[in-house]
Amino acid sequence: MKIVKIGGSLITDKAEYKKFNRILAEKILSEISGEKLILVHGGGSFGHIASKKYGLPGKINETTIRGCSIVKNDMALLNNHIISIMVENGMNGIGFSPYHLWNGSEFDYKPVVKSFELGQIPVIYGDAYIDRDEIKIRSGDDIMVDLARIFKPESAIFFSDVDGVFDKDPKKYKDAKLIRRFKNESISFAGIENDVTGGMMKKFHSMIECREMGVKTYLINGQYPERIGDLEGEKFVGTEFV
Ligand code: ATP
Ligand code: IP8
Repeated sequence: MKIVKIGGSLITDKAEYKKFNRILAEKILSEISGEKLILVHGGGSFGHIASKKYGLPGKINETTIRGCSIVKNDMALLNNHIISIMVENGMNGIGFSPYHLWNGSEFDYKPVVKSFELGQIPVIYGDAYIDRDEIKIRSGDDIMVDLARIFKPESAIFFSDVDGVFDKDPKKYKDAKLIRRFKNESISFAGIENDVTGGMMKKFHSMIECREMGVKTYLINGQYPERIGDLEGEKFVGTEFV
């Protein structure tokens, strides 16, 4: 089985609050339908903009409590858009929020395991959750690391809106070079606007963690989801963690 994260930068317009990119979501989901997998998706403009506005993550107060409700509602809506496409196309997607998986000391993935064993496709998403006196945000990238540990999948695929990991941000530097196979090159990560969970740098560390658990890990441009079909090929475009 594979675990696949669909980045919020693909399925939403990160600059515009709650703008869903249905066409690309449909394209990605149709490419991976038929696979045995667990899906994860990020927040994009359904998660990061309101989190920033309401001070999440942060200590519990009137503002963060309000923010928690708004973010959780917005993320449920984004998840619902994804699940609706899946169900309409014969895929048995089932949504899970880390808010409900948190048991006060850890994330309990038993309901996800059960759903997967029944042949459904669990779709877990980055979301706000309450831990003692704080509202925290569990990123989809952290969830991928949890799933790598629990399910020991054959591969972990991260879809984002760039061709892979570059030596510097390709959106800011035209001469940025794509790293085809990552070992331990030096990389620079520009600060990302509208992202409360650490952007590409965070994802990069999560990908290294997945690889360290023995899972083949790739970053692919989800605008060309068919690249998932050529992971081992000579002409593969993306970054492979070795
Ligand atoms: P979300 O966190 O909402 O799920 P995502 O997982 O798709 O979104 P981002 O956190 O938005 O991904 O990170 C992708 C962005 O990281 C790219 O659009 C790119 O501009 C930026 N970036 C910064 N530094 C680098 C780098 N060295 N290599 C590749 N991309 C980089
Ligand atoms: O986009 C964060 O998940 P990510 C989700 O995978 C929220 O980092 C609510 C900001």
